[in-house]
Amino acid sequence: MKNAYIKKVFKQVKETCPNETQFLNAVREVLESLEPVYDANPELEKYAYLERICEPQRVVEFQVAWKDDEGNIQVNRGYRVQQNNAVGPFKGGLRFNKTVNLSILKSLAFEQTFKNALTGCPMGGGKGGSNFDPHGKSPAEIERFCHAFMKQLYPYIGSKTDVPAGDLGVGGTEIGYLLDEYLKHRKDIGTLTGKPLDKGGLKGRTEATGFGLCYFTEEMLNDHKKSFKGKKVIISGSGNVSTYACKKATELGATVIGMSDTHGYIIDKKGIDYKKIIKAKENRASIENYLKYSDSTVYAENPTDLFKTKCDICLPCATQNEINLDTAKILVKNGCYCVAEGANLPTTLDAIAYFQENKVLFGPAKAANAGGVGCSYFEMCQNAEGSKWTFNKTDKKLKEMMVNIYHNIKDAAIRYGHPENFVMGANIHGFETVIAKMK
Ligand code: NDP
Ligand code: 2IT
Repeated sequence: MKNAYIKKVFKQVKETCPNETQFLNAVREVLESLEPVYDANPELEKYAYLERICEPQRVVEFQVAWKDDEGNIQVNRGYRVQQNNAVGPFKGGLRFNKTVNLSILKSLAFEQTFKNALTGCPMGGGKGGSNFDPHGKSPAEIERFCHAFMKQLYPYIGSKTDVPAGDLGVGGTEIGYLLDEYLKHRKDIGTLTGKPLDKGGLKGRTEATGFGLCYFTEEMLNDHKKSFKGKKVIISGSGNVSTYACKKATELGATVIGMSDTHGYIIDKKGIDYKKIIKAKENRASIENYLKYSDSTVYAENPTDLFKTKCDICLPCATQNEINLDTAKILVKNGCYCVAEGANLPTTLDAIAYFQENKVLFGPAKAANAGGVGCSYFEMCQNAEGSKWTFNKTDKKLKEMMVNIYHNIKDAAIRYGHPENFVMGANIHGFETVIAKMK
């Protein structure tokens, strides 16, 4: 960091939350990208945009008490971080995962503010969730937890103020339970997105993040005279984003040779079938189950070893910090020339720098996975209109959105003298969109 104002802002953020490592990393990446903007436009300083964007507008923290199947009362912590609503209502997913804490959610809400701006739709940034771990919980326990969680959260959200959706550990089923509880208190179906189809959901939202990731990546590849066709792809995770990334990458002509979960990873040189992934992963079972459906697949423990597999394209779609510098070096050594992030913050800052130094095409999460929240906006429109969109309408608009995002971030990077740095381009274009509204 060289720009005096940017340095001052970062110092202030560090002093305010010294122990929030994940949040500080997310802030650092964005602030570094914005140095050329502030070097060229020092008059922006007086508006204190960065000070305002870095401090969440509101954070709600609450107790979630629920009963397990033995009748014991369990207690978890719930959160909603309302980062910035300059562009529209706070918007972002709910994450149920044992790693959830305030720092992670603040980093994700901060990222979401820029991501949502990149979609071109009127949405601000937010994120929430709980340290509740769905692994090993019965469906009835998950349902009771969702009801208990929403009983605490409902006063703070609404279709015009803050619109949560799913994320790690929260899919359509959980959103359905959360909606059931919400509707007991407020009759406002547009308050949640990612809903099941029979509860006001949008056809195509389930597929949106994974499909959007592939549309973005294909555009980035095409722009460099490459494509998915005939390429070997590895995808980490085997949940919502990974499964539909597998489907679309395959449709675009690639062979998905490796996928993973928290237990381990599978390799199949003939190509992984997303339908078998869905079957194997029912009730969050181990991906090892995939072997039941395929003779050509091998399974191994230690999910991070997936990244040691030789591939052309890597799509990290599981969780944060999956790819560190050592992993990045292995991917590059093995000839991987394109990495696009389906998960949020899956690549550490030094690994991103390494990819860029080695001319790997790198699609940052806030651009590459924005199709999920983009289609959440379409779901909000559908609910507001009282209409039913077709799958094809959503898919067509999703594709257009992802192609536009790629070109907007590419152009922003060129404007500030860093062509091909799509991290910088995404941060700059997102920032420009947010401050245009803050002004
Ligand atoms: P899911 O819960 O549906 O799937 C997550 C998958 O990642 C599961 O297969 C899980 O394994 C695996 N996983 C989690 N942690 C690890 C780990 N440490 N190592 C290996 N595998 C792991 O979540 P989503 O697919 O919805 O979300 C995945 C990522 O995409 C998250 O970063 C999320 O923030 C991001 N994202 C999601 C969007 C959405 O619309 N859902 C939109 C944009 C981004 P297991 O099954 O064993 O738990
Ligand atoms: O990280 C994300 O963009 C999401 N989890 C989706 C958020 C949303 O509101 O659809």
